[in-house]
Amino acid sequence: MAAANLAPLDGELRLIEAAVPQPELVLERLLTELDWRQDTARIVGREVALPRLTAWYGDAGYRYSGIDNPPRPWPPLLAELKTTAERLALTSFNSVLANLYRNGRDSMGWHSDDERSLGPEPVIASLSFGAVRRFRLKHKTEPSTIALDLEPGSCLIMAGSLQHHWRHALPKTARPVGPRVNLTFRAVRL
Ligand SMILES: O=C(O)CCC(=O)C(=O)O
Repeated sequence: MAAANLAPLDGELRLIEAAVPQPELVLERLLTELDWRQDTARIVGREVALPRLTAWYGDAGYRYSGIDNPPRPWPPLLAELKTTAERLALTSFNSVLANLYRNGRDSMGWHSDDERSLGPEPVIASLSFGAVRRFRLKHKTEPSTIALDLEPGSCLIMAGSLQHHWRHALPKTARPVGPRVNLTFRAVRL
């Protein structure tokens, strides 16, 4: 983890550019080889489609926002990318949540990755492929914000107490953008 810490306080945020070679080829494979699904969330008693597709793989099951993800074997491409993420984050992962943002209308709302199953100070490595999208963070109690444009092939590492003190989001964009796939590698307690 040689990259500088971009978080001004309360946690670690490191961006490694060009971490994965030939990201455009990886994007094509992720789009066709992963088992993408449309999740829904229950909002005031109604099932609402999430504004993105998702795919979950891992040695452990994972539950977030009321969605159950049972254990699922690693496709070879994801196993290879997991090794890259582990080398950069200096830790081991046992699961990945893949997000597919089909266009600028797809997004991820403000949240922290703070489920109990991730432990108190989770290390999360996030690989990006496809369209450049802006990733935002805001501190929960201080007037501090961060904006990063995540390039294809980049690896963003969130660690230390970051999830405890900060929320993050991937907002919609009015710019005409193509698909983006994001892989967030996590260590879920078995
Ligand atoms: O797409 C991104 O870069 C953000 C993904 C994210 O926030 C998450 O999976 O928790």
